Amino acid sequence: MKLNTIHFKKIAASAPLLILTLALLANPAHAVDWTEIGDAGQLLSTAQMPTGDEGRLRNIYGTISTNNDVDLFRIYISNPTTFSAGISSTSGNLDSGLILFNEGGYALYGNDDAMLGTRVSSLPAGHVNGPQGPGWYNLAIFALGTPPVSGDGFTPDHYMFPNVSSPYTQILTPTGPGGAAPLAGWAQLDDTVAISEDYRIRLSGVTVSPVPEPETYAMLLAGLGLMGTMIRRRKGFIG
Ligand SMILES: [Ca+2]
Ligand SMILES: [Ca+2]
Repeated sequence: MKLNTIHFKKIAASAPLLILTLALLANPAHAVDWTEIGDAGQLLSTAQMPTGDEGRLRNIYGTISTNNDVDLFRIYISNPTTFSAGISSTSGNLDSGLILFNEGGYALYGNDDAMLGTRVSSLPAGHVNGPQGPGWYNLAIFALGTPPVSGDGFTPDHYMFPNVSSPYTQILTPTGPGGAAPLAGWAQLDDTVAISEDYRIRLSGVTVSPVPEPETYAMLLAGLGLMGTMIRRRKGFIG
């Protein structure tokens, strides 16, 4: 077969379309940051769901606005083996904790301090209590005076154990008396005091919009249709 100028023009014209289609199919490593809108809720029914262009959810930025503020985020863990979450910075001296709950509100694991002497927490990848499969989960960041509770128990160690004792670096699991039940609320150990501590939660293994939007499907189909037309035309030309 001899390629002439027309062939080259047609191939050149379809190249951007091909790249677009391949990019959509490959789910590109596009990274998204989410910033808390208003104040994220603290219960499953009021959790905030980060959204955005399809891609990896890289960071959640937000604010702990009182010593009893809890921010719960409904996240899609696409890669449970690489999932990790870590508070990489706060604006002040906030002593916060992180807990991962499954979709039904059952706690998986939590942490107070990633390392001794730090006040930031981390949920490591590959932990035995970490997420076991891809799906929806709830990630909470909370000030340490506001531990999670279930049922009718309201002591700090009621749910995650040991929540408030040394060593603070250990991974907490739901082995308190109320640990077998889903999250029901958060204890308030102290009177509410306004604070304003900005935080950043660095994430791995989390994506937004795991299901392609209808527009994405439409674009994909349109792209494939156009390519099909071009191939048919080219075949027609050769034949
Ligand atoms: Ca908040
Ligand atoms: Ca909140």
